[in-house]
Amino acid sequence: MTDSGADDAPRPISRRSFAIGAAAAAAVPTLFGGTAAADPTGNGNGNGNGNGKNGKGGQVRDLTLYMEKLPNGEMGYGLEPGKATIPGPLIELTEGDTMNIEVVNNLDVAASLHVHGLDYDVASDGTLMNDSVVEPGARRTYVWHTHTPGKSHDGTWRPGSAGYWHYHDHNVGTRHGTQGIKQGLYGPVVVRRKGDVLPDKQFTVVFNNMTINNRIAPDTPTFKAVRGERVEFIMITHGDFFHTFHVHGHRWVDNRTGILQGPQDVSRVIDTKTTGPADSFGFQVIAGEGVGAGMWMYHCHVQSHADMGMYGTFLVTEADGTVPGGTHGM
Ligand SMILES: [Cu+2]
Repeated sequence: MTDSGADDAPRPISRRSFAIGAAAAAAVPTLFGGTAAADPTGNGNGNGNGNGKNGKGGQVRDLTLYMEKLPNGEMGYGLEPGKATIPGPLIELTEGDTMNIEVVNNLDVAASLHVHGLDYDVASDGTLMNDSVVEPGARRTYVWHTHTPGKSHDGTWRPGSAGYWHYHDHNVGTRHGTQGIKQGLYGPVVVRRKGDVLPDKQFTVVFNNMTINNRIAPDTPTFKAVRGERVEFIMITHGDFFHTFHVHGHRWVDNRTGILQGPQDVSRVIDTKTTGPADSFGFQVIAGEGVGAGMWMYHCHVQSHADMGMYGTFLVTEADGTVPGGTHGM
């Protein structure tokens, strides 16, 4: 599997609950947050190297990310040496949290970590301009902050950090990280607001040039869910092209969470979204709701892009693992 969210690991508890801060966030079995559930230190990475409050009502967490070579010239971020993936691990925070990320560069080129959507100072922006890249064999700690909605100093409304975001290299190949991103140095970030609905499963789809997660069909990820599970898609675009993300049989709402706020919410309901380089969005659906289990395609809806292999399968099974109509063509 090339996608961190496509694993079939058994879920010890239902994630269909509501975020109520660190306790609930710790129960989210993502690569980052998931380890927190079994991690008595509560710092989320099992290393025991830091945990606490940041004075803003949020948690302070420590994480180590390794930048590593992969076969065929690819590169990735991973939580352990030798475990890099494309996309990199999903990093989840709740508004108010702070994350200290120590990045270890096991590549033979200087590389970095640059995040979208979160708060950071120039020392953590991952650019050569700010001397915040990591030389080969070296390590550097980047600090990400998040905040809840509130008022700016002039009284205007300031949005919170909640959203579907992403991180990537900003230095390999060019000062914009063009080669690093192309070769796989990117990953998803989700910032929750307290009270947000948590999914049962999470899948990350990255349109990177003419690939999905650096693969083309039939090697693109198959995302598996059981009918009725709450599934979160995290969608990111990189590279030089504009694309149209589409998933069959399911639709969502074009707002921060992808979920209607109530019967009076007139937000637009969609099943495609046009997306350009460095865009990110996400949404949740109930797998197979109203349409049943089956092989549901996800793809870029630019016709020539789909024809060139920008498609994959969202496989919704019945509880017993069966799929009506079978899985021919997979
Ligand atoms: Cu496309």
